[in-house]
Amino acid sequence: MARPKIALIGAGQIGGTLAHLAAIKELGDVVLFDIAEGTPQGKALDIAESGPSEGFDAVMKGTNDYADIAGADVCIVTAGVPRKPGMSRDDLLGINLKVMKAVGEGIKAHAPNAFVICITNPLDAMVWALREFSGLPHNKVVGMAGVLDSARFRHFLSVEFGVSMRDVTAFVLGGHGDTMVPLARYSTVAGIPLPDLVQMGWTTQEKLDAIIQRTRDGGAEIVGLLKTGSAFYAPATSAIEMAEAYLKDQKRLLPCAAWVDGAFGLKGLYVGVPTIIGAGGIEKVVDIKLDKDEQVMFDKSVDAVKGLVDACKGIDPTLA
Ligand code: A3D
Repeated sequence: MARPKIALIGAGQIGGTLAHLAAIKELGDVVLFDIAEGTPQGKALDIAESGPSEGFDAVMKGTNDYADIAGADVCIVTAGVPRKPGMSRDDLLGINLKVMKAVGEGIKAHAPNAFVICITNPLDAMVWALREFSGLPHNKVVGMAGVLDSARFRHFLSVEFGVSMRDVTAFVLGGHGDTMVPLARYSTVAGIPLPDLVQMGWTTQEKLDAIIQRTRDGGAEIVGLLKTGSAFYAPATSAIEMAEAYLKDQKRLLPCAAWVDGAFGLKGLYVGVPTIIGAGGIEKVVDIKLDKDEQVMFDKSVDAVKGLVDACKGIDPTLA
C-alpha cells in the first residue's frame, strides 16, 4: 500500500519540526508547502538527508505550489506569523486571517478529503476561519492546543511530584489563550485526582495554583526566553500525536479545539474540549460535567473565543 501523504502548510519552525517527526515516525510521505521560496525545498532536502542515518524511506518534498498537496490524507497548518515578546496571540488575528483564507482555498481545491489540523494562532478563531474558507466537514477540521497545554501542565506536575510524566494525565479545556481552563479535578497521577493529592500532602493548594498559572502562561514563558519566535518542539509533537491518532485509527481521547454543537450547552463554536480522534476524524466530543467554578471559567473562555470570531467577521465580511 502507498504511504499516507502528509501536507504541512507552513515550513517555518513548527513546520520543519513536524516534517522531521513525521519522517522519523514513518507516518507517511511529506510535502512541505510555504510561500517563501527555497525554505520548504531546503528543509525537505535537509530532512531527507537524515534518512540514511535514521533509517526512514519516507519521501520529503518542498514546494511553493498548492498542486503538490493533491490528495493529502492529513494537512497540518502553521502558515502565518508567530508572536514576539509583548504580543498576545490575539494580536496576530488580522494578518493570520488573510493567511487562513489562502490556505483554506488551497486545501479546498487540492486536498478536500484531508484531516486538517490547524496550529496557527489565535488558534480557536483561526481553526474556525480555516473551516469556513475550506468548506470541509467540521469533523475533519480541528485545532491543536489542548494537547500542548495539557502536556505543559503534565510536565510541571511531574516535576512537582517527582513522578514519571507518563503517569500524569491532565486536561486543559477552553480557548487557547489567557482564559484556558486547566481542570485539576480531571487531572491525575496514575488515577489519583490532584485535589486528593493536595489532601494527601503531596503538594499544597498554593503550589498547585502556581502550576496552573504557569500552564496558562506556558506559551508566553517560552516567547520571553526565545525572543525571536514562539515554542515549536512541543507544539509539533502535540500535532503529530493527533495526526497519528487519525492515521492509525487509534480512538485517542485528546483535548482539541473541535466544533462543538450541542455538547457543553454550546451552539456551534470551535473551542477546546475532550474529543475522540480516529479514522472518522473527530468522532466524538466528550461532554464531561463541569462543577460551578469550572463552568464559570469555561464560560469566560468561551466568551473570549466568541469575541475573536466576531472580530474575524468584522475584518472579512464574507465570514459574517
Ligand atoms: P514561523 O517559523 O514564522 O513559520 C510560519 C511560516 O508560515 C513561515 O515559514 C512563513 O513563510 C509561512 N507563511 C506565511 N504566510 C503564508 C501563506 N500565506 N501560505 C503559506 N505559508 C505562509 O512560525 P512557527 O512555525 O513558529 O509558528 C506558526 C504558527 O503557529 C504561529 O501562528 C504561532 O503563533 C502558532 N503557534 C501555535 C501554538 C498553539 O499551541 C496553537 C503553539 C505555538 C505556535
